[in-house]
Amino acid sequence: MAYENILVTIEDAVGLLQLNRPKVMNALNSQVMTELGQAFDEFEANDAVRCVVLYGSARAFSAGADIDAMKNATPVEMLKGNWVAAWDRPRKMIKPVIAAVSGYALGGGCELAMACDIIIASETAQFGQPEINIGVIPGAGGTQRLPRAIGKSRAMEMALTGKFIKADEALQRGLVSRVVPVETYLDEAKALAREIAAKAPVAVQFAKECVNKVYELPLGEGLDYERRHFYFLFATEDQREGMDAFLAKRKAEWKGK
Ligand code: CO8
Repeated sequence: MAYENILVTIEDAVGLLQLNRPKVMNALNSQVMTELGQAFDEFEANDAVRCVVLYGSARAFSAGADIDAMKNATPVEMLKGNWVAAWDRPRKMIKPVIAAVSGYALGGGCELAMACDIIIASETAQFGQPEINIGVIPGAGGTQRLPRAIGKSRAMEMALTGKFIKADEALQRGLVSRVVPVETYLDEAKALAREIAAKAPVAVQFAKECVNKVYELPLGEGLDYERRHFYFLFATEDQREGMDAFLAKRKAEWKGK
């Protein structure tokens, strides 16, 4: 399908989604979120795609929900439009989604990055939930995902003051997995995606699901959930192939089943 607000390509086994509203710092309106949802659906259905990278520009991953588009919305319109559901799409994807963040990741932009499985940041990245400065609060996961990522006290400070944190602090607090130069952040994210794309697909899917369960389940149930998935993998051809290949000192050839 034709997209107007995002750029969609596939390189090797990696699906690339670029937010493309440079004049408004990749602000997210309903069209962008609809297009993103459709692109995620296409990648999910395409066997040639094994991992996805979501990114913006060097200046801004995204400055958040489009304030101009949102300012006159009524609660009922927002309820009916159910835009917020779109922010949860990266988590619900079977395939891993990496956010490559440079520049601003604010409000809904920060929330979108946090909904992804891994965040790679450029040295210029800044994260913030500045909704408090425009009379509202984070509405697409910020009050829930940010404390889980960086701890309650710092997240509370960010939500109550709207101040941003820079890439080095984001790394130190575990919000991102890596900080790299702005010149290479996208290449690093793509290389990581290719590395993941080369693993056994069913195991990748289960690993993502199990790690994400840490936010939803008590430890005992999480351990049971993990164990069941581990056992199930012994019904796949890729488990046998992976172990045979290791013992024969050869490269495994995954079938995805
Ligand atoms: N929405 C709409 N337009 C924006 C946004 C935005 N979020 N951010 C920037 N822009 C526009 C500016 O209006 C400006 O447009 P113009 O050139 O026409 O004046 C252009 O982008 C460039 O911005 P600035 O001139 O402000 O650039 P600066 O470098 O001075 O500042 C900042 C960059 C710091 C990013 C600044 O633009 C800023 O603070 N932006 C707003 C950040 C913000 O408050 N984000 C939170 C929005 S609310 C939200 O995300 C809630 C999510 C809940 C989702 C639920 C949906 C239903």
